[in-house]
Amino acid sequence: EYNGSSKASESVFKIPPIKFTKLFINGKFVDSVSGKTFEAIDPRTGEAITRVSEGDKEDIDLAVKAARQAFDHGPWPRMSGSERGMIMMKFADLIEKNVEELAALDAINGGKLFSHCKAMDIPGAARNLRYYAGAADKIHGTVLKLSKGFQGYTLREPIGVVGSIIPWNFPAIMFFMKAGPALAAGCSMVVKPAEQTPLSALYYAYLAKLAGLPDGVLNVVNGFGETAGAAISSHMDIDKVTFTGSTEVGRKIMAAAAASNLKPVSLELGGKSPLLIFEDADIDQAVNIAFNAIFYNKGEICVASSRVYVQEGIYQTFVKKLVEKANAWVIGDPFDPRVNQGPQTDKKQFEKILSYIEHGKREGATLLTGGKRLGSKGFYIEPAIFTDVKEDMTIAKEEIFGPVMSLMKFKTMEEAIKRANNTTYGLAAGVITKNLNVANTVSRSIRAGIIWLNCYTAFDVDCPYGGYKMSGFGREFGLDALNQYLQIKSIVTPIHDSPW
Ligand code: TXE
Repeated sequence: EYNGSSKASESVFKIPPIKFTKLFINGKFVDSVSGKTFEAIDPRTGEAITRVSEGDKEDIDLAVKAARQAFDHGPWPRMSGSERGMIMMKFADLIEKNVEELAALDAINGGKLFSHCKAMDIPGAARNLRYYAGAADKIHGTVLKLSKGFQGYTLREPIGVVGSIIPWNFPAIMFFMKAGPALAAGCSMVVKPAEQTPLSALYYAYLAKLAGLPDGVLNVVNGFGETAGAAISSHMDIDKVTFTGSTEVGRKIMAAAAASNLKPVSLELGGKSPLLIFEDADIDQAVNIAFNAIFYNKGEICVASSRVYVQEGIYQTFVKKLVEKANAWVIGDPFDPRVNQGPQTDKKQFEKILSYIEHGKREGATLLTGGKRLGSKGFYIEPAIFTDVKEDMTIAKEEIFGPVMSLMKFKTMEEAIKRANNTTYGLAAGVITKNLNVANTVSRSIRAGIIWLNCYTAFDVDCPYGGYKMSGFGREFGLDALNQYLQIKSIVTPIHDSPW
């Protein structure tokens, strides 16, 4: 039985009025061609906050036209890297100046903790911009000596017009993990935010203009996946698509890119990340790490460690402490500073998670605690912990994307590695041990893009991140991410009378 805190009281935070609700194309806020709008929902209540313009194919066409013009003839890709960097730095400053309002938008629209958005997501977005701003004037090619009679060099050129299709779980980070490197490279962009969280991206577009970003470089078109999203992936005039979202939609985007102009894509997709806890671990530290690794951001995080493998010697103690922690976890209004977990982002996710929990019970796993809807309003779910989970159960195989942990027991390191790799995904993994040999062997044996040793979800803009297997391909963050937005051109010329 879950006996954690009931919902904390309603928030007293005064939510600022919503300023931007139209599409942002060619430096202006405009209505959609159809004039249609859709609701932005507050997941605390399920009610509408406001209506925003709904873009479709025609609006994407207009945005691509503006981005094309800005790339083919505008100043952005032609100015020096340091000039681009300066504008990006100003953009970052403006984001920090407006941190409260931006954090409030993601909290009210995405159910994310206001305090986290204010301390991490929004400052993280600014940091991301500054990191790539600093890289904008350090984009180098190489000198090629080549065989006798020829020499050459490589140039790294911006890839062109980038289509960016992003999800709703980290609206700020997702926007800038793509916009940071793309803008630094000199690209122009058409961004389609997720339909669940359309508000904050419009604010970024406005701040970008204030910072001096030329018109047409950054366009934001809200709308739905099958319409506005699909128009991006199949567009003949978009040079690259970057996507974060479900594996199912990732496949569609790749197919549409192949069927249209063969634009390159980078995909950051789902996960079913394992966390391996060995007997020599400090149990309290391990409980903390394991707990936050899945329940942070209400489990709506692609690297969530939804499979937790605990070595048998500490299993009983670990489970007891974990349940104690779950019972002290406070669920409620994301603006209340005492709250640890807000509502799931939307009704669809909320229902998906509850149905996985039912499925887990039916398949024979034991629901130790949580797993029920909390209250009768909004999309709140108690953190759920399952034991007696078998490798072939649905809850151990499929991405739930919610506050649901599956606990499993293991005996040996070899067994743990094998079971950790028994997944079609490969986004992240965690290892908790004091034994250096175990840490090294396990981290090199798991097929995933990032391995956290004695920590979890420790992200940094300087640390590349991306998937193995069906978690996608391409890397975000770090200088490696810049390459996703650059082309390499080789220039070769004869050289006469060389002594070598
Ligand atoms: O994802 P979608 P949804 C996973 C997670 C979640 C599930 C479904 O398991 O429960 O996906 O979430 C756009 N062409 N992740 O339905 O549909 C869509 O408008 C082009 C993991 O929200 O993949 C949105 O902007 N675009 C994940 C974006 O794709 C399309 C984060 C993501 O939505 C499209 C989110 C189409 N045909 C969900 N259909 C992560 N890796 O972090 C939809 N979109």
